[in-house]
Amino acid sequence: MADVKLIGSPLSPYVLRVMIALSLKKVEYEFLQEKFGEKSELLLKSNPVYKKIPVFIHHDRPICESAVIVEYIDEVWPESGCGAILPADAYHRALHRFWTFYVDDKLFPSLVAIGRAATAEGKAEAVERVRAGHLLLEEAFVELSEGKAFFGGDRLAYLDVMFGCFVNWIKEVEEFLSVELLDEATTPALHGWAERFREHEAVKEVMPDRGTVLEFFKFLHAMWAKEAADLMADVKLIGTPLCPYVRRAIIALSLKKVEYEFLQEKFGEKSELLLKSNPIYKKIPVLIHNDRPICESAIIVEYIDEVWPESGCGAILPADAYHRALHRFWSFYVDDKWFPSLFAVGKAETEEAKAEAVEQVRAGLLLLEEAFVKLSQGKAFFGGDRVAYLDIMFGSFTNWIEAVEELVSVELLDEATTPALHGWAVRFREHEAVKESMPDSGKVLEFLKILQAKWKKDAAAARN
Ligand SMILES: N[C@@H](CCC(=O)N[C@@H](CS)C(=O)NCC(=O)O)C(=O)O
Repeated sequence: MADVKLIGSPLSPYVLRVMIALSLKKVEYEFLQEKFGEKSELLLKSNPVYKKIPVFIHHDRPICESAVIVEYIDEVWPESGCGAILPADAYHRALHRFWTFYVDDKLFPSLVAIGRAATAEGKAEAVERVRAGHLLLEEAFVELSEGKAFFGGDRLAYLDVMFGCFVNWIKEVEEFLSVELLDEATTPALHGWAERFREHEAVKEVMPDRGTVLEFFKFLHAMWAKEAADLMADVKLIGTPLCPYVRRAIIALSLKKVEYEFLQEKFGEKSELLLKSNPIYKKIPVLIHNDRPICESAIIVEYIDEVWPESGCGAILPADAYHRALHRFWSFYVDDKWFPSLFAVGKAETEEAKAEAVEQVRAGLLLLEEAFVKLSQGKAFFGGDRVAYLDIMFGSFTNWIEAVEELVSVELLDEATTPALHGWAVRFREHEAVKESMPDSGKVLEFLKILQAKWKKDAAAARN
């Protein structure tokens, strides 16, 4: 049996799947232990694509990915030990594979997210996701087990192995982080199954004891906490509070509850740090994360969303790709067409030029009213129930709209013509991530008056 080797560590739930499958089949093998945080030559050579354990080596040929390996073992040793791991019925096989995919794709990442959560809110959200997943699996268990002990009925089958490898992890997360995930009251069938699974002789033989898993989990938890602290450690934002582009970064950081240092630029001056950090445009905002500058507000907001995906209120970009495209499209429109026309209202030197710019702003608001109705689907924000990308990108101008309205005594965002957008603007400014720091329109108006005086002076100088 020297020709059967398994590269891994027994603490990895994915490796455990293979160990349980081999134990069920009573196949002997050589265990090639990987050290945590290191990758052996053999591993890198055997799994050059993912460089991950487990790798199963049979007659010198490597097989990667735990789901693929378990199916391989079942096919190569169909009659050995306890017999087939995959159910005999094709529909049941499909269900076992589907729920395995769900466990890997959704459930386990949520379990890890509990351990990684930097805030109590993030943790509570991840706990809810795991509990919801367990409810789905409870239903799947009732359907598949048909009143018997396991997902496979009387015997351990594919989904038992693929989900069961996590039961010790679930227990450790529950105890170590004081949360209830798989409780008897809510998920009685699954709770009973987990106990029976752990007691099954093929499992007991290979499953690391809970103390070892707990030690490892504590170690991982400390490592995640350090990673989270490193991520938070060094965040700086160069800007001024009145700049609407800077406002976008402020709102995104506030939504994600990321702490940062605000490096205030003086109006009309550019600091050394700004010139060094944004040598191309020399504009604010610049976000500096671990000494690396990120420029352009749209790019900064996406960066924040990607680096802190689970923090605070969760995702800023919508989950749906088409909605993401629409949010990005309308943000581009706001920057490219709409805001320049709002500025043109303040800059206009003649009544005619002012009327023309006002018309452009209103036409743009009508388009954005339509976009709002389509994207919000009757809810409060462009992002539906929550503030999302376009809310931030367009919302950062809401106090500017009001200030320009006052500056030139026109109505731009009025309730009669654009009722949905008017309501949204009020709600947006009342949102807790926005309200606490958004300057009121009075401050923007004062600033606009200074700008207007400067524009007049520049225009007069240009005429002479
Ligand atoms: N497209 C840029 C626009 C940034 C921008 O225009 N910032 C203004 C302040 S509100 C600025 O830095 N102006 C100084 C300058 O133009 O030199 C972004 O979205 O970040």
